[in-house]
Amino acid sequence: MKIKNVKFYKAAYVPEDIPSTPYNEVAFVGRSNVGKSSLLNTLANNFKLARVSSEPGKTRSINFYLVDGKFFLVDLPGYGFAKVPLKEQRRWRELIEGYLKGRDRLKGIFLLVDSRVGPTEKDIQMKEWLEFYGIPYVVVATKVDKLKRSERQGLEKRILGKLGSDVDVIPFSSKTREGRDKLLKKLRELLSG
Ligand SMILES: Nc1nc2c(ncn2[C@@H]2O[C@H](COP(=O)(O)OP(=O)(O)O)[C@@H](O)[C@H]2O)c(=O)[nH]1
Ligand SMILES: [Mg+2]
Repeated sequence: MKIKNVKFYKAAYVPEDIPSTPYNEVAFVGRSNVGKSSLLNTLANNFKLARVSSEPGKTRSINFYLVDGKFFLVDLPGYGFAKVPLKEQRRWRELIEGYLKGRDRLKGIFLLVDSRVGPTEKDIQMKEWLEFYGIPYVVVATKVDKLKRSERQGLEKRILGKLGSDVDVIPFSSKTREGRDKLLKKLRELLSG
């Protein structure tokens, strides 16, 4: 799959804002700062597309990006950032869950996990949630450029062991672009599934 043109389409801050569209879509989830926006920019070859922030907890909306007029990539607000007030965290949760539950155009999820940190409690919850709702997902291990060679050994196994699942893990770096082709391949599979 080639990606040529990615355009920002809409930001949804409340469930009512979520657009109903004729396009299939694949979404990214993961904790704040895990590298969701960077991944989107890497796929799109456009570093101005989604705002990358060193300050976690910035994306408060579900952001829809239209790819080559054919499908959506969806950037969900990051979860699990403690400094965000509880009330705001609850609002995000409701927004994300409402989206994931009622979206028949959603063909799959990339669950992003920081390869240095491994799956957190919240990631495990999210994975259980996706399995409960029968949403296909793959795990993307982000920021692998930061790992030492020894840390790279057995990365996939370690992540899956903690998650307690048996799905594909794609090691990824938006810095070196490692894993981009694998992601695109997976994306095509999910969209056609
Ligand atoms: N070294 C490295 N840093 C990354 C990578 N991806 C993201 N970052 C950095 O991690 C921080 C959070 O990235 P961002 O994409 O905004 O994460 P988001 O909150 O999940 O959207 C930023 O400072 C990025 O520059 C990566 O693959 N390698
Ligand atoms: Mg972001």
